Amino acid sequence: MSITAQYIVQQLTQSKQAQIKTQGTAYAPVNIALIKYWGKRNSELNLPITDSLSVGLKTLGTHTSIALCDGQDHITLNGTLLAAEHPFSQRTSRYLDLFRTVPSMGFVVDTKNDVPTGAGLASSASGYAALVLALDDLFNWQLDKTQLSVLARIGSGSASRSLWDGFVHWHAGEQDDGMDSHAIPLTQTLPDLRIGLLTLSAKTKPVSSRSGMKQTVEGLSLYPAWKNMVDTHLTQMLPAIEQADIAQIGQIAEHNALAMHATMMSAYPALCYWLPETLATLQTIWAAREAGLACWATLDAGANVKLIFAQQAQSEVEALFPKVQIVQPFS
Ligand code: 2P0
Repeated sequence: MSITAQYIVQQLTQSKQAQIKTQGTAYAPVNIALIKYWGKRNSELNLPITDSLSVGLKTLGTHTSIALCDGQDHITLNGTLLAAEHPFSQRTSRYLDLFRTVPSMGFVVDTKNDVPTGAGLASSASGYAALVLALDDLFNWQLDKTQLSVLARIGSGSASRSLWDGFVHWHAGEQDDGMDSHAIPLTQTLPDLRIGLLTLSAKTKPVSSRSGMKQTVEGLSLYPAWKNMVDTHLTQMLPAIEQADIAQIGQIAEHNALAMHATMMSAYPALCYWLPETLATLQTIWAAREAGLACWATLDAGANVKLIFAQQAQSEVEALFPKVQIVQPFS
């Protein structure tokens, strides 16, 4: 019999019934994967096939407050109260179903993303991390962050990494119940690291990450090679972070992102998130790098590009891409 998300939530929270507060509030940062999560071994619990590793964007994230009410949920996103039929409300309410202690329990959720609109940053990662932290505050469970990472992962896989700032390693784990599939923060800091956000298209991506992963794993793609590559990249990335080697971090992250996209494209039917502007931007970066600029690219499930570079390259990066939005993950 398969283990349900409801069972996991009960295991973690049922002995924690304490004094419920009138409101819970929380903030969680967006994270950018340097080694990507792409492919699940269990889609109800969002258990990944491979480990992944990210850096949090610290000042860009989701602010959430939550309170109890009777009956239907009331979900406000970026200042607008959403209809119950809205896909965001539906997904949020389905997740909140896991936490209702009586069927009549409703939630009033107010959530705001300070992620720039359309920048291709996964707001589901900071969104579910902030929601879980806000629930922990409301119900006063006082769970530790690895337990909260398990709960956030059930909302959205990448949310397991958004419980912390800085470098975060999500361990895939091996257990069927996923209790060992949670993130752990790394202690290293890298104040010179910069992440640049390039918005090439603000359109919603045509295929969700969720179905894209399924299509890649089931589509007779080069997925087995991708799995091996993640293992190699992880063994290279951990010492690169340890040595604060931004060039090495950038190279591995770029290779990993391109390998993920190549794996998607190798599925049948093929999956390609790129637009002509995506390739043009990559070619601009590669040409600038040939000319000496120390800047690398990463891409998620979308057409937009994120830049990885050191503070010393900032003015050159800004000259090359005047519209870039620069984030300092460690300041
Ligand atoms: C990542 N992405 O590691 C990868 C890289 C997109 C490409 O995590 O189905 O929204 O909710 O577990 O977390 C996007 O996947 O997917 C993602 P679900 P999620 O950041």
